[in-house]
Amino acid sequence: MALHGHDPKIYGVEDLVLLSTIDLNNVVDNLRIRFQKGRIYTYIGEVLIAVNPYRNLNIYEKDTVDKYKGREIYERSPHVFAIADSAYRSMKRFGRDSCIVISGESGAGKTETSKIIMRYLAAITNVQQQGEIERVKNVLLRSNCILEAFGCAKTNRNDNSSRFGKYMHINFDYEGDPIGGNISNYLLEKSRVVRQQTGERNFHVFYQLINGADDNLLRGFGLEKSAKKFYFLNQGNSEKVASINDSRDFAEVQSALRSISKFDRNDVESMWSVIAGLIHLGNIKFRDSDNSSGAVSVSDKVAIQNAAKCLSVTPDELVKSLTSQVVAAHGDIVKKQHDVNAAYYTRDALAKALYERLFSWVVSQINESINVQTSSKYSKSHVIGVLDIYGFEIFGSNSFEQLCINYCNEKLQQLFIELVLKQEQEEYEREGIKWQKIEYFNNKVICDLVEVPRTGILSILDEACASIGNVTDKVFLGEMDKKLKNHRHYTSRTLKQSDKSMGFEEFRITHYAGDVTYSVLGFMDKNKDTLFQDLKRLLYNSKNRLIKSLFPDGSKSMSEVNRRPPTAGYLFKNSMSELVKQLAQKEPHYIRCIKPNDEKNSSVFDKERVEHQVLYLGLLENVRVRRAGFAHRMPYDRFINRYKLICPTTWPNARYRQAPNATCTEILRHVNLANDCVEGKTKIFIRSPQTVFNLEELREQKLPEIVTFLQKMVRGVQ
Ligand code: AD9
Ligand code: MG
Repeated sequence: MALHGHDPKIYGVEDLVLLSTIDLNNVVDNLRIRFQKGRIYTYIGEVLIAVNPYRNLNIYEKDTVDKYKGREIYERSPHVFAIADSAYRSMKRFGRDSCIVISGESGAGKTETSKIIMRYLAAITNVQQQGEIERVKNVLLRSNCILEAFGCAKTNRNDNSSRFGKYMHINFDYEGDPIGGNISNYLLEKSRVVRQQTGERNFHVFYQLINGADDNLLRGFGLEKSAKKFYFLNQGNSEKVASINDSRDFAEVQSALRSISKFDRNDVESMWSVIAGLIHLGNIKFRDSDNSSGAVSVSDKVAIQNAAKCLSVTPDELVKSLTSQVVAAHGDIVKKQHDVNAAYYTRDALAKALYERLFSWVVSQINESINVQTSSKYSKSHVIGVLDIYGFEIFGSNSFEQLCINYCNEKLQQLFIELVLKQEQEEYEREGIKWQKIEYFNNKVICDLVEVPRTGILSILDEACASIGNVTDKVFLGEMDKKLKNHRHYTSRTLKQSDKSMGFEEFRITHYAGDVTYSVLGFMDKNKDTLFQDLKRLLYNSKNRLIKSLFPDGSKSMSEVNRRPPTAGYLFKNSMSELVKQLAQKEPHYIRCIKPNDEKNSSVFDKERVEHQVLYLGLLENVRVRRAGFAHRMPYDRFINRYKLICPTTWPNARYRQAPNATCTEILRHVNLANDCVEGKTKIFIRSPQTVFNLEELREQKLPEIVTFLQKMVRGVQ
């Protein structure tokens, strides 16, 4: 069959259900053939597979937008525009809220795909160029570089890796124009502010300031144009990244900040001042005091002074907050001096909290700017949600953040299984069609391992964090071993002594996407996520309006402070369940991104790497389920429009008053294919792909004759 004029022998099939044999080899081979021909998109029914091309393909320009606008999915070659259009049409025509869930591992292309979707939606809306809507579109599009500056970083997997989860929903008015939206952000990997692995960087924004700001601005902040000199920026030893132009990106971010109304000039200046302050914080060093007080002292006065200046606090206050802590003991308030380790810990805790709150502030400013200013005309609206979240990741060393990220991917996979299979099943039921169930791996068991009350990992962790006494990370590991020793997706060195690939402070989860070994060290600390009240108070007392506003809780006295705020794990679990609930209420559209190789190379298709992803994404099951009974289905009117020309009694027009299903069957009978098809209530279901091939072939053969016929008609009219 040559759908859209492309020979499948050369270009592979455009929908995997059309493969004659469905097995791993054929599926991956088809993706390879298409990838090598620059055709990175392939369907499984209405699920889009996107293989990262690692090069610019020129397939997102205006002519392509025009080609896909208002078209049904199967009318054009597979493309992300088709998915975006489908979500848009179903929202506009039927008033259905929809969402586009983009998944895939780190570096597979989720963020790029989400940007392409946003640009497409912007391109096809507001044809009347209404000013306020243009403004909303502008915020939606331009805020992206700001979010990436603050929330993305170079990792060993991806030069622009999202270190936060983003769910963006866009509101459309009844005419289908965007009138607002909202961005929800999930668990920023804030530990990156203070620590980076070899080959990685801190968040882009730091390097943008250092490399892009003019000398005046840098001098004002006490900075110089060398990221190498700053501990928070140089640990990964890769300050320069070939694919990134920090100074150009700085200019873009500055310009975007200027164009978004809620960032006034003072705020932006304060924001950069905080970034500079954070850079200086990293260079503060501590040593044991020479005198007998036992207190630590600061060994680098310049860094303290610069940091204090940028954060608008006094150097004395800053030193005091970093080297000591006021604690409540037996009803008394006493001052406790830190040792060197505790001082470094405090410095890092301050930096992480400050950055995290600044990031949330940036997101909230963007959110406040997105919505239209005049509300009455736009009261009724529908939503398209786009989810771009961190991909599944396995690093050399995996910690609490990776557990959260991978758990989030488990939840999304679970949703995919439920929605795609459920949808399919529902369609068969709705249409009154019998179908056969397909077995697939259900990863609910892994979601449960992490999230169930009492015996789930997050629960055990919370319990350890709430215990009094000397409960360490290793005690927590021991508790997990006790409670989870029989779980088939959990193991540890203690449980499996023979497995020397694990250390005694590690545990392993068999995720749907593979085994990940986590080190428990730091788990409890990251989960508790406490910030000493002294630090909050320090920043609440800052003379900088923005910094002060980031720490309203700093105004509380010791006795008012909540001793046990909710843990990071607890909050994350709740935000995931809220997200899944949101997504499940919408009509889902799925894009499954695949990474062709680990070298970011545009010409390498690493078969094994792709096989692994195809397997764990459940794509084979997806194709099988889709084809369980029927490879193809089409609403009657569309089927008739496409194939009526192959039957003399239906071309150019079918019999007057004949029901559409009868016309369909008439066409199929004429070409002897009716036996392979079943009539549903609104659609015709076609069992084998061969029938679709045949129909398409017959149509192609007939086309020249039709063209001649039409030409004659036109001449006749003339
Ligand atoms: V992570 O989970 O945030 O670490 P993503 O988001 O899946 O990851 P991303 O979209 O950032 O990956 O893509 C990685 C890189 O692949 C991009 O920086 C581009 O260089 C490249 N890429 C991805 N998709 C496309 C595309 N459609 N066209 C061209 C692409 N290049
Ligand atoms: Mg990303």
